[in-house]
Amino acid sequence: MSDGKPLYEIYVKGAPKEGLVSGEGELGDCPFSQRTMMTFEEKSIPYKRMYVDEYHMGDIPWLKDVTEGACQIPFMKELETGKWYHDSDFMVSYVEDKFPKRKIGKPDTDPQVGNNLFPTAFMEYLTTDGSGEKAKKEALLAEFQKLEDYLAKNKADYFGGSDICSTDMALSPRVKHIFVGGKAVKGFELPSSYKEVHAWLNRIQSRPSWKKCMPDEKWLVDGWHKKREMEMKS
Ligand SMILES: N[C@@H](CCC(=O)N[C@@H](CS)C(=O)NCC(=O)O)C(=O)O
Repeated sequence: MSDGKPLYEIYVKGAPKEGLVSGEGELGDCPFSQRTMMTFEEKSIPYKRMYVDEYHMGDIPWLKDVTEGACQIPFMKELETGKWYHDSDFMVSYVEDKFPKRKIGKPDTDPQVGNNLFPTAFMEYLTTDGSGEKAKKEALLAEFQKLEDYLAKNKADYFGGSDICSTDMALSPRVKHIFVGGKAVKGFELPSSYKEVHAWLNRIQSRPSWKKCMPDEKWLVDGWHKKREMEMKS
């Protein structure tokens, strides 16, 4: 493919070692970044990771141009053509077409499972206190029940079947965020009776692609405390 030389630079949320963007640093708490990098790992596409300081993205003057105004992480540069791409759904589809040898499917064709789980159901639960909280927790559990039922009915290790697919890679970092952020902020734990969901996440967490792309949980805890604070103020 490229003798291991990077074909892409993927710009992900992180703590850059120096400045606002750097090739060295620590991974931050972005499930969309994690999902994009996992896709490249699973498809064995060589890439270089670039860490972007999300909290000061407004100070990066070229960001608007390369993301068509979206100003969101992740985004990537194709080194052969110098073209920029953004949005994890788009990037996953793009490389699935360009590197078809190891198929993982596309977000628009894979099973559409768990769409309401994150951020919708989780954010609503996270930001509701008092009398409304119980109902929001039940709504979140109902979304998890859909995943449980799907996995049980399909009797397969992954959403797409016997191997990891793009739905698994989109959903697993989000579920991890709910587990870690929900516990830290609300003391939430998904009951062990959701055994298919727990087994599925454990299976994914044991893969090398997950281990290479999962940030330290302390960033998830910190990030969800911050997000709740921001939401409660607005
Ligand atoms: N639809 C986008 C969502 C990406 C996204 O929400 N990224 C967050 C970081 S986890 C971000 O850049 N937030 C900054 C902002 O929206 O201003 C994708 O799938 O790539």
